[in-house]
Amino acid sequence: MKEQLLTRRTVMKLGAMAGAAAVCPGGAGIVSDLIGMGTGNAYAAEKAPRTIPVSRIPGFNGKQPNIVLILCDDLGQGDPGCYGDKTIRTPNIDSLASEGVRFTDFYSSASLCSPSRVGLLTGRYAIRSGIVFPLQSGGQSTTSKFMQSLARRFGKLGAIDMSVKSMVDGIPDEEVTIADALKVAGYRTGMIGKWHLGDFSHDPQYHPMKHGFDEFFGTPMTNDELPNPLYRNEIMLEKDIGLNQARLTGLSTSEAIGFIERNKGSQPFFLYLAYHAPHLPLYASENFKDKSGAGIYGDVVEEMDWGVGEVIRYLKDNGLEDDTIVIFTSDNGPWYNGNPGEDFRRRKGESYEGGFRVPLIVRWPGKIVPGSLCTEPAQNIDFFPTLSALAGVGTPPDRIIDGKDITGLMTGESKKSPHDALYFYHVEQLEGVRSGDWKYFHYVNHYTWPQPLDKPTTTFGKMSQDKFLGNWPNLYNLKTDPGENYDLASRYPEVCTKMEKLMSNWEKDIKANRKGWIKKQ
Ligand SMILES: [Ca+2]
Repeated sequence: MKEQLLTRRTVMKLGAMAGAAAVCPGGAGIVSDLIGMGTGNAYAAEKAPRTIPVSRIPGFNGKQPNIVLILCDDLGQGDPGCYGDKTIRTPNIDSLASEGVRFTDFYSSASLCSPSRVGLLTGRYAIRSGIVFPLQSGGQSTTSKFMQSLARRFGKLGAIDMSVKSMVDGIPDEEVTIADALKVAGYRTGMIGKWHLGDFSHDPQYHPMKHGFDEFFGTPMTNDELPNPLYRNEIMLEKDIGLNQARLTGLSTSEAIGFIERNKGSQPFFLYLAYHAPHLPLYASENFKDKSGAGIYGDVVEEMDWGVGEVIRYLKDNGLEDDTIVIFTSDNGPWYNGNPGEDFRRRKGESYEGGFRVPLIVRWPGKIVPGSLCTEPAQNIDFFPTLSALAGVGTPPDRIIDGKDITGLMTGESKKSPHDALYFYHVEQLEGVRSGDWKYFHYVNHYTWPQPLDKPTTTFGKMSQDKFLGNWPNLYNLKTDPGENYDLASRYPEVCTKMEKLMSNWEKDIKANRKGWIKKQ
């Protein structure tokens, strides 16, 4: 095997596949059934141009702000200094917080990359679009597809955690992104960095420029999914970034500034800057390598902090800062390195706070009180309705938008979250709900991949649940116990009943209308 393919994800995949192969009972029936799984592509056929069911709000006379949305990959809420980390130096992110608002109880809408990103861009939980698991590259070999399919079969027994996959290969055309909506509002739109909503090098319909972005620079896949090509707009610049990744943060930063340079002017702009960092594998450039007190992970975060500072400096130097809302967040909790924040339980891939809680800092001079704090719960599905409202466009009337406008929480005009309930999915399974200070779980997948032996939906899980492992449901009070250490379910049965009702009603609605279409009256 070539050195460049030995990323952590590759090793994990191989381990899972080897495990599956070792216990494979064989049989021509299964083999013929498995070959070809996932090779079909429902979106490959020619289609009519997309229509965007969004319109400007009549009478809107607000000043449309420029929008810079900075998304990190796997950055823990606790990593920036303003969230409490004492080891990694993040002066630029900290300045954003001292000049804007910092949210303590902000959540991604999934604990994994692709589902969190589709939630962020569409304002809808990932279950609606069907992107429920990190999307794989479209160029897998037949052998690889066969082994993955086999592994999923064994996953259903509880032997390995590959029982599920995304229901689609990329973002469906029917979904409306923030960029689509902002274009209707007259914005110039650009995306830089990691897309991860479909491998457009194999399926061009998943390209960001087919989903509302005027410009693109970056890669279709995550940085450990190789080969991962580098694109400018729809032109492939490199077939594979490989492990030559120490340049990525610098490249994304200079491209971000280039986008603003090209597009500042009469039209407002929307920049979605999705850094590849600090997702594994970790590479920092020479200026940052071995400089932090937190190993290579700290080096990478400090370089990204520098990038954030460069973008802000450009806005300030060009008189754009008062007209620009800057949003800084992450797509899910930290993975093997990183600080989940406070004493939050667990990490990426799980529904405990450590998997979902992410930083959110919003800076908008003159609109947001410098150094303010918001402790109300919100989730990244809220960006779509919030930014649409600020830009003067309505949300699509033909579908349910799960997010809410949180402008009031950002400015301090509202003291209460617009959400009665926030939901926590593991892949396609609803595991928990937060309402007020309470968080309630049916079950939590302990992501000790690839051996989720306690998963209640598997054969092994059913056998072991009551006897050895599980003790569900669980109820936590996040105000007194943010670490989710002490189960209060038996003490507060009436709260459990209320939370159970929230979950069962939600699941009933999803079952009846997963995609959330609203029929015309
Ligand atoms: Ca991620």
